[in-house]
Amino acid sequence: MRVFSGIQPTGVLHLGNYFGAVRRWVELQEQAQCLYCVVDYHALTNEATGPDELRDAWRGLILDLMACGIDPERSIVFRQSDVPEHTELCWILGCVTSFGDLARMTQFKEKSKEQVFINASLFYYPVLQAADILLYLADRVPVGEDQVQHLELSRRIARRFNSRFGELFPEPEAVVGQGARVMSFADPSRKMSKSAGPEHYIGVNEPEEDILRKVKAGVTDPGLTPGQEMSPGVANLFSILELVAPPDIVSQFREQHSEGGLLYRDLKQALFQQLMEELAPVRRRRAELESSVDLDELMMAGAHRAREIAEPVLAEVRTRVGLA
Ligand code: AQP
Repeated sequence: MRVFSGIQPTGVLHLGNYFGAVRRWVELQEQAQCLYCVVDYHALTNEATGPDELRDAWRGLILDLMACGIDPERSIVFRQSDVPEHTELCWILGCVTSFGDLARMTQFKEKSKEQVFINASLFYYPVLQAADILLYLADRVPVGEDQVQHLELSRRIARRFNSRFGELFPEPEAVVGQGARVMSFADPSRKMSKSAGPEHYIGVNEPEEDILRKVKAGVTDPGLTPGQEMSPGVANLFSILELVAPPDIVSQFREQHSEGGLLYRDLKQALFQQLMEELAPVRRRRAELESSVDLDELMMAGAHRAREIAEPVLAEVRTRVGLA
């Protein structure tokens, strides 16, 4: 089993990234060869990410990943732009990708509503993502639910390449588990994300008082009706509580909810406490790592290991399609 996953250096690591992807990445290190990539070319599609931010963001993100438990000795951790095979394969895979498929991608439709200038790379994003994965013949891709549609497209691209040029790429499967869709506390109808603004995400390393404020401000409902269906905001609080709290605490709050006696301020306080317990070791390690890691050297070594896999795969692709 080979695992690949990527994350954009577009700002802070938030609870959606942490529960939807990174916590699973850490577990998978025990079971498979893992490649974890900071996808800086993808980040360029976001016009809010300027050159200085991009230069700083990848450094912070690598430290965040290591603080969460990603071990660059065990896993291959690298930057997408350090491995030119990604963009070369992207072009070739674009030739077996349907325009209609790309036009149907929900993320493109949503993000193009948010940007004034809709760049072509935003449209092409899922082809580069397919190249990221297929270049390593990866068969498992741990992602949040928002990426499942892109993964389906990667599978279709692999199938189309294989049927035209002969079997080469495995069809990569999404690994989606608990925590795959963390919603914004301020607007539980949308996923937790950075682009909606700071009230819509909680950073793993944010000051404690800001986390408390954002949890307390989480949208709930008038409550207090026995047996009432959970509103999206309350369901979101429960689904995060389930990720961090012992089962007896969760069931105690669930019972109170179904009896109509749950005070949301108690639920939020418990969630905050359990969350801080979960994040405490990550936050402590993050502070320690700040001064002790040579990130340039680490990235060079990671790219070297990634290219050992990528180069022969791309050479085979070039032969299959007739470029070599
Ligand atoms: N809210 C979320 N719930 C669960 N998983 C999530 N992921 C992102 N948001 C959630 C997962 O995190 C991994 C890295 O994703 P990314 O690099 O695409 O991060 P992102 O989508 O840029 O994060 P944002 O904040 O959502 O950025 P914007 O606002 O630019 O769209 C992926 O596996 C993703 O599924």
